[in-house]
Amino acid sequence: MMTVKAQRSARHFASRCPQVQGKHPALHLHDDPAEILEATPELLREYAVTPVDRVFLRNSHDYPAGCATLDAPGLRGKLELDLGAGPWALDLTGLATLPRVQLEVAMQCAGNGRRFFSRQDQVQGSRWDRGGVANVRFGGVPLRALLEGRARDPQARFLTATGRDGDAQAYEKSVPLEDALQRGLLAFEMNGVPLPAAHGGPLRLVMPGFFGTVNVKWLRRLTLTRQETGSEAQQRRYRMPDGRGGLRPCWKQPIKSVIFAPLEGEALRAGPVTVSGAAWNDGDAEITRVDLSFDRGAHWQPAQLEPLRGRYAWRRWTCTVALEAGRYEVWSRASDALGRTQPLDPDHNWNRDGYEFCAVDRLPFRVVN
Ligand SMILES: Nc1nc2c(c(=O)[nH]1)N[C@H]1C(S)=C(S)[C@@H](COP(=O)(O)O)O[C@H]1N2
Ligand SMILES: [Mo]
Repeated sequence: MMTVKAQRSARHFASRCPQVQGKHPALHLHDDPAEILEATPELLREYAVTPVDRVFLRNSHDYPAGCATLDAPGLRGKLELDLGAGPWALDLTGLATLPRVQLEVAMQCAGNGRRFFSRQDQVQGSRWDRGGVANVRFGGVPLRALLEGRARDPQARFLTATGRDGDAQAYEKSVPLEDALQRGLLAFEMNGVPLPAAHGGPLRLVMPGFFGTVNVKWLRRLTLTRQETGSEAQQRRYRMPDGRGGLRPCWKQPIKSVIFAPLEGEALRAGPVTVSGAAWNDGDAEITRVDLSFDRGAHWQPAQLEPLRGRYAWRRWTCTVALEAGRYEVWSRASDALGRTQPLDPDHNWNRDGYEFCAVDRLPFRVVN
């Protein structure tokens, strides 16, 4: 007899059709009802800007009709808008006439690194490793340019974005209006090409420095609200303990670094060994250093940072050290200009849903003669 889980996954695998064509075959498909593809360190480390076929994919529901493709639908259709002063509809072709910007953004799933929390049996959700992140160039219209000068509810505190997907209820997320006006983007390009349907085309919200979850794909409606939406994606998921006995939404990304080379468990030749990776945060301060330790935190040495690519982009780093044969564990720790750094304790942010893992990355490898 099939277990409930096996029945569920058999049904889902049968219904997981069509899958996106054209994604890199080395992406890891998570066992989930919706399509979830994770990149690997090998796929991510080769490029400063992650090519579209290597960008992770994360859906909570089936794709909206016709969206399971990397083809781009192009800027057409309507966006419903309600700023609290009467609804209106924006013809998307009109967006092309507004001033546009390009922003490089380290976009990360809030579950990225979930597998590094202890007590995994008590942690729910896909066991993301290091590959739920990509450094993408989004192009589009700043929200400020769209909303400026328009009548709106002076008491509105949130921007609520609604997607086209969902079962009983659409995928819907709220972010603080102030942040949305400061950095939000209505994106219709990705890495210089029209936004692929699977990544939310024709239009998605992009909130640089915020977790992926608020970057609502297949945008149908934008509303200014006085409260956060009551949607499942806002209230029941993507929340974590606020340290005061309550829960808060997963919004801004804490500072984090990951090691992309060597690979976990890899055997390298003795001599000069190069460790490399990337670091990012919420974009509120520059990443100023990444330090590495080969002796479990007793000593740290600085990695070399690649030139800054933009405040919301990841910052790649590299460090070459001479190592003799032996077993090692390398740790990486990023710091920024606000003095923020990564906690040593992997369970610093422990929560049942395994969100916001941001502790020092630890990677075991071997050196052989
Ligand atoms: N409409 C819609 N938008 C969504 C989601 C979704 O399920 N539906 N998932 C969110 C989550 S959790 C993440 S991490 C990012 C992933 O974006 P990507 O699939 O383009 O990589 O999209 C976000 N936007
Ligand atoms: Mo996510």
